[in-house]
Amino acid sequence: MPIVHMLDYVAGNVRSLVNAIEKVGYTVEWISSPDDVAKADKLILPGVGHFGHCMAQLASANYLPAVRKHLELGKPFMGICVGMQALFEGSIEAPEVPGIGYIKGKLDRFDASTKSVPHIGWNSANTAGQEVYGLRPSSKYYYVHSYKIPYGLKEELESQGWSLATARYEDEEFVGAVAKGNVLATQFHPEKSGAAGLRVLKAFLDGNINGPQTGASAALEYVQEGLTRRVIACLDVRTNDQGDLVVTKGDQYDVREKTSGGNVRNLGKPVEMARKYYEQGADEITFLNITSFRDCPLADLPMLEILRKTSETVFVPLTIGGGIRDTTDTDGTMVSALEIAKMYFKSGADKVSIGSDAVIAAEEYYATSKKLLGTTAIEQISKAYGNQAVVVSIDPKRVYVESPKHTKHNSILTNYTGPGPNYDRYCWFACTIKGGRETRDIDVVELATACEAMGAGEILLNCIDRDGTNKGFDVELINQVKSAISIPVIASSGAGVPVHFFKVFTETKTDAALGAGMFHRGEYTVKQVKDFLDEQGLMIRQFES
Ligand code: 1PR
Repeated sequence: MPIVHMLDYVAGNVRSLVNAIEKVGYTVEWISSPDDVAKADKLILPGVGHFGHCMAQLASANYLPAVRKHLELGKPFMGICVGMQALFEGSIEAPEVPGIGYIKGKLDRFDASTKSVPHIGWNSANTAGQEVYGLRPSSKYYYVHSYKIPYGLKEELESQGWSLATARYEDEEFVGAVAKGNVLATQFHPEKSGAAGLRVLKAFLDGNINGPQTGASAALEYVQEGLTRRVIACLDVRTNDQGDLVVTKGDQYDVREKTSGGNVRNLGKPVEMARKYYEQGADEITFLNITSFRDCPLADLPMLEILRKTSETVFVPLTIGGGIRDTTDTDGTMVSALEIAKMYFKSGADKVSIGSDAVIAAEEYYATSKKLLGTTAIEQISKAYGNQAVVVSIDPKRVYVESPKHTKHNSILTNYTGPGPNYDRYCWFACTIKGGRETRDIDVVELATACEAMGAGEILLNCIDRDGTNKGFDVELINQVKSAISIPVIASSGAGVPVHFFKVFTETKTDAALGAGMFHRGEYTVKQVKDFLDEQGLMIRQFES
């Protein structure tokens, strides 16, 4: 297989990129010193996390002169995400740190006062009819970033011979990809953008600057600008009584059958089911290791294997949750949450999801008058891998009260769902740990705001009252959390029919919605949900094969 060289200067999820490169017929050789750069023909610079951190890593290993030389020689070069940003002169994310400076201009930040930031999800890369490295205006690509190349640079860049692909995120336009000659740089992740992304990757590796022909100008009329509604398939994974790792699903978190000896429900094999949902058009796949609070996470190596195998065939973002916390291994060695996260990222995860540990960290945050000590798992992982890599999974349940005066917590009037069992008309949402087994004296608003302050990039908002009920999402819960934070929220728990997804997207400002049981039991496919949303006029990503 022909070779492409890759510069791994930060330990993000490069496994998926390697898998994607192999999928399109190339093999990766790692650059391990600046001298190796000179030997490279095709060079890829991936990137995750903080602009300043990435540039500092490149500079301290003395890669910058070699990369500049490669670019000056006109050799094929591809920058991805922060690897694209690095080509510019700088970023407001780290104003004191210079970029490579190959392209004029500096990055600024999305305005979080009008929308969720980071910008996470599937959006366009519209080349305005030009054929550029297989980019198709009507395709959607997976983005995850807070900083962007301003649209205002468009004219200047075009006058310098760059071809641009642009996108819109609500009230802001930005540059999604730039290309000139042998250089292609994408803000989106081609390795996470399904077949559309693989096509771009292959075009770059094949040196196919103006192709393959995608009918770009014809596709223009089908362009719908903006982020699509994200539909996520979630797989709760645990070992069953026979010792097999299975996908299971609870009713209000109880995963045992009500009959037949109370066995753990076995709904299938994790890797196979993830692939099935990918092929049905799932925009992301989430794995939750639901019994990790019992086991030592390092003994849970099968989850790593699940990620490795899944990332070979599934080219959309993968999230892994369960057991991300500082822990002591069986031999007494201390292993930090950051090290556990690192193992997951190396195995193919794009995001880690933190549950119980986030609750404990938030309690400490309030106990120390909102001091950020930099020691929590959320802070450490987001610092190393970027906020977008840290999801906080919340497992709340309703606590009804007669009036807001009867609780110190952030309560809501339950107009939509009606009063509780004792006709109480108000409720607050109590956070739990250990898979709902322990309720804590902290509410969802407190937890979500604390986690946002600590650096979480997204909230996975479950709901124990709705889980497995097929009654639809808890709109009141989602609205309460959404109005308190500016990071994206994934609505979870209760989906039973496609119309539930339509409702949650129209009755709340949720950024994504997740389903589990209805997909696992085969009642509906992800495609059916997305087709329904499409018929109702909501923008979705059409699956490309
Ligand atoms: O606390 O960091 O070790 O993480 C444990 C993770 O495992 C948490 O994210 C927690 O939500 C999850 N978890 C723990 N126990 C259970 C359980 O079910 N017994 N599952 C559990 C949570 C919720 C969703 C579910 C949706 C949609 N499951 O993942 O998929 O509710 O279901 P539905 O569409 O069928 O209603 P830590």
